Amino acid sequence: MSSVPRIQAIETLLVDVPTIRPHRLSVATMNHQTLVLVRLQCSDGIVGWGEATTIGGLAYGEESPESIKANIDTYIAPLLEGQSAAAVAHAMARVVGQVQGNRFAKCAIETALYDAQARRLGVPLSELFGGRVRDSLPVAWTLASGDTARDIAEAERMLDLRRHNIFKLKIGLRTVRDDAAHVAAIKRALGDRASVRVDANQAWSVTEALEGMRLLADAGVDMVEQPILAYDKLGLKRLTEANIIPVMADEALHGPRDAFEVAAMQAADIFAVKINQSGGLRGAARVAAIADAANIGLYGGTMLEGAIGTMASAQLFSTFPALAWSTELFGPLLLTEEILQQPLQYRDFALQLPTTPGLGLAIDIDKLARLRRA
Ligand code: MUC
Ligand code: MG
Repeated sequence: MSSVPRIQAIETLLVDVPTIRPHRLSVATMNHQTLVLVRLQCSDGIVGWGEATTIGGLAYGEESPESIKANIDTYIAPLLEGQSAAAVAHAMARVVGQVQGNRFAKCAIETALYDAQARRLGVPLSELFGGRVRDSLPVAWTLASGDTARDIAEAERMLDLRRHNIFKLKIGLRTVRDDAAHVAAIKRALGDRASVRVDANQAWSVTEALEGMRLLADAGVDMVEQPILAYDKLGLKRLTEANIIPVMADEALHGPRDAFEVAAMQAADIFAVKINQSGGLRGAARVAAIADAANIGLYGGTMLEGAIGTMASAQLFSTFPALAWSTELFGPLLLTEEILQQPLQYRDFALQLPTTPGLGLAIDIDKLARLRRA
């Protein structure tokens, strides 16, 4: 009998969790997040966990929580069941060879495979990506209540708690001038105690972006994220060349191919690296390598994942040689329900990485059983 551990069963759970307050982006207002969790059972008794999320149903990405679950259950799981659980790259090559697109679904599956394999080897997941260069990651908080006074109060509370001193403001729903006034008021209140950045989530035209960037630069804002449509790489290049304020590519990056194009065009100063957008951890590592080679700054992005996707991202980002723009791995803090036996550790403005094998997380199975969609 072969001693190779096999993939025995893959289960996909939809878990709806309310947010602590409405989270207003230009594309959607979120009152809850749906976590798509993958539980991968192996024949040697090891279980790996993975997660995919999107934002606002189909408002942000081309996959919905329901499509992710349907495509994993119907197409991806049957490709993997019976395959070696210890050959992650081989298993993923099989998936990539037969499934077009579906980056978020692939991310959830790949994360579960790596979690299981790292547990099997008795090492933190970061060891499978070359090892850590840091044990904690600075974490930005997103101010997105839509109300200036409430955002300032929220930022002050985060500074007092020593939880965040980097704030990303979601803009793009109001006029450029109104948005700039909102951001300037927050920056004035926080002063040098915090870094303030903005994310327009594709809301602006190039002309609006040029105007907005000038106003934001005057207000002391440190960077602008994806101001214009994701597919307009030439427009992004114009904004970057205008050299008003550092420009970060986010939705423009759907994995290494986009990263290569944006880097070759010199169309951004910074990349938001996301494991879901990159089709998984290996894809995200490639995006980061392209940024590194092109002298583009790195930022550890989020798709507002819960604890599993957040820790998977953290395990990978901990291995990046440079992470000049920090991370925004705050997803679990936006949610009202904890799905871990021990919550993730946020202190001193940073997420602390566990040293236990795999993702380093213990899932609260009873809690999940209560929260999962029927
Ligand atoms: C995005 O576009 O960056 C990250 C933080 C947040 O509030 O939304 C996400 C998505
Ligand atoms: Mg963004």
